[in-house]
Amino acid sequence: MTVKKAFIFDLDGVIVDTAKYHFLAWKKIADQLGINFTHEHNELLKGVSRIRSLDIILELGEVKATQEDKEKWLIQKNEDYLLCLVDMDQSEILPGVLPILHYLKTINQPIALGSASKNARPILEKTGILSYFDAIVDGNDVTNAKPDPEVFLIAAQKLNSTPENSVVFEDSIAGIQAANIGKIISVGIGEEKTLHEAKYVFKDFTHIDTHFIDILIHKKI
Ligand code: B16
Ligand code: MG
Repeated sequence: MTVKKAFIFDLDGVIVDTAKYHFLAWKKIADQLGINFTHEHNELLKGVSRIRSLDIILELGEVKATQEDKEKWLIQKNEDYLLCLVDMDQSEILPGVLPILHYLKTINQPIALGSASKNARPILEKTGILSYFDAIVDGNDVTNAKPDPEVFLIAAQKLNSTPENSVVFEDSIAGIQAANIGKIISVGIGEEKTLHEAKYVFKDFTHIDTHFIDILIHKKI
């Protein structure tokens, strides 16, 4: 029998570098509110839901807001973010991702998306990789945000896998914690010092080869 693992990919920061677009859209709101929002602050928003991201920015600026204001800013942020995605195409897929997706498909390993974003589907469509995914779980499907493991547990279930037979690729601390809490093998994509809680860390997918994927397939957590 072929050994299988469920391979679950985060989206923003793993497949595409959309953090820069999230930053631009949030920065516009922060500027309007007189909040000093920097690239360092933007790190706090990685893997975090849209609503929680706004709350973090408001907390940074010690700005109190009504529910109505918050809803207005959330709509504005998403509209500005979507404008940044208008011209997105396959060239925005991060280096090394496509060869790994292709290899997993070639060896019949199930693949899912596990993202906090509510814009995941259009991004997969625009970048032309939607067909690689056997299941998509995104911000529209979950009630609990990372570090709650819900998004990844649903993804594993959709791939008919157990958590211990699943692997998560993640760029955010909250996402690595979610995988670890869910007892899923966590692979950090980014800096070792930031993602030290992950079982493995690679700077990017160009550092992940097919040999490592084969090791993961046969690995127990
Ligand atoms: P949206 P991921 C996350 O995606 C981003 O890292 C985070 O910065 C963003 O706030 C969140 O999605 C929600 O995104 O506003 O598009 O619904 O990294 O979990 O793929
Ligand atoms: Mg991410």
